[in-house]
Amino acid sequence: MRSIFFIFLFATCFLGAQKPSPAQLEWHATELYLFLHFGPNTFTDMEWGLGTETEDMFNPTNLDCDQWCTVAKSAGAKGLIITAKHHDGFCLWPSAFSKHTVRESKWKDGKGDVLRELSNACKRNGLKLGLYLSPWDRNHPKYGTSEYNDIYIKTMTELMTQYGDLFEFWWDGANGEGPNGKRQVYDFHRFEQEAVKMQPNAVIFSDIGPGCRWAGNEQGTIGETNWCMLDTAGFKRGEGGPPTDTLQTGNFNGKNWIPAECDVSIRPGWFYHEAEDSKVKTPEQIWSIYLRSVGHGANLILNVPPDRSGRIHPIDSAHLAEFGRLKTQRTKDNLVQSGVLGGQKQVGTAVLFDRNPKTYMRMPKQKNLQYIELKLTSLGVNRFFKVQEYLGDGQFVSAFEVQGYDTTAHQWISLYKGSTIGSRRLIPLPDEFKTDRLRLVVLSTRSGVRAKISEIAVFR
Ligand code: FUL
Ligand code: CA
Repeated sequence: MRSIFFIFLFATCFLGAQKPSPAQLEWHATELYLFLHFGPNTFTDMEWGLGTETEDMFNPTNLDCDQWCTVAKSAGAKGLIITAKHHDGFCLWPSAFSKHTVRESKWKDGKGDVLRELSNACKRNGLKLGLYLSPWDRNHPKYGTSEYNDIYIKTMTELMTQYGDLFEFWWDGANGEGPNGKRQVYDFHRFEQEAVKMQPNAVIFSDIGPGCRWAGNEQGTIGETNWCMLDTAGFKRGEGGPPTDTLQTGNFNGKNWIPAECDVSIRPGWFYHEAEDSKVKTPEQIWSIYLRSVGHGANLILNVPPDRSGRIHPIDSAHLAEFGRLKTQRTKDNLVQSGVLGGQKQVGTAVLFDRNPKTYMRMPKQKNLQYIELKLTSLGVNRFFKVQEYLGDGQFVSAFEVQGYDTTAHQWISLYKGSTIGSRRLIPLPDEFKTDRLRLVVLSTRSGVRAKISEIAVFR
């Protein structure tokens, strides 16, 4: 009996699961956060620094992490993730394991620590903090030797023990040569073991997780079908990762809960370049990316690089504030007045409208009753349909339909057909069609398990 228990424990700890951990479930609700690429590249106009930049290059004149937080909040973002160290090896904190850090720079006479300032600002502003620590390091003299794996763990330990709780940790897949022309063989197995010990609630990003997965492109979008499960056996991080289409869709019956995160920059590059000031994505462009990432059940990490002053540029911050305003305007007032489950008038559906993703309805067993009918407050053209699946026990819906009642022809018509729902779907509705009655129909589920729908909303 005891050994069976331990085998079970082992299996659930190390082999992943087809449902989220409590930390992952919370991560799903984080939806949108900012990415901050900041470092020597900001000052040299590069994207991939060489690692030979002098430390004095890094010298923001007016670093203002509170401004970053204000901008994040104006966009409705719930956290920030910063490049603590990018491929050039420069550390934005005074690491004891490198001589290429803020301590060696002129900035604040070598007494500055960007991570300290950001983690304090996040606490003041009620935002979550995440960190990016590039495994590829073009500066560190030990890169390309087995000692570097120890150095990586030591620097990761500094990040994971000195700046409070982290909601996410980023392992970039890019892997090139170090200063000695060598390539590193990373000991990700140990990195993971150590990370989990120090920050069990940090969701670890990489091509194959373990916490969340890359979506397979840097445009910030994911396709219509988006399963949170992924099979990782035989795949590596970086080169050797799963094919793009698998990263996009996940695996229908995949063994591990490794949901998708979409990454994209508000500018063409990841770092700030003055020449790109006229190429900042517009609020409507950001909204359309939001629909195709968060609206398809993924999380969106939107890169907004601080400029040489150490502030987010006024063009970027204006676009983000306007995006935030559009988002609120388009998804604020839920027009659903009441809902009925599969023609069973007696079953209360209030849990679908309580804005709590943890309360849900289980769809009936009978095939012909697997729909929820909604009565809206008035007749009109509806713009967006939002639906969320409760994920605590896994993801199951594999086909669904949104129908509207045509009040002139007196019949139900199909407005949208989709596959997965997952964390959430935000679906644009046809422009011309007026109605005050809509239906969500669940057409099929994985293994025929009864779907759990947690929230529904209709916006105008
Ligand atoms: C890539 C990096 O090489 C880019 O510089 C950037 O950090 C992006 C988010 O990931 O792999
Ligand atoms: Ca609910």
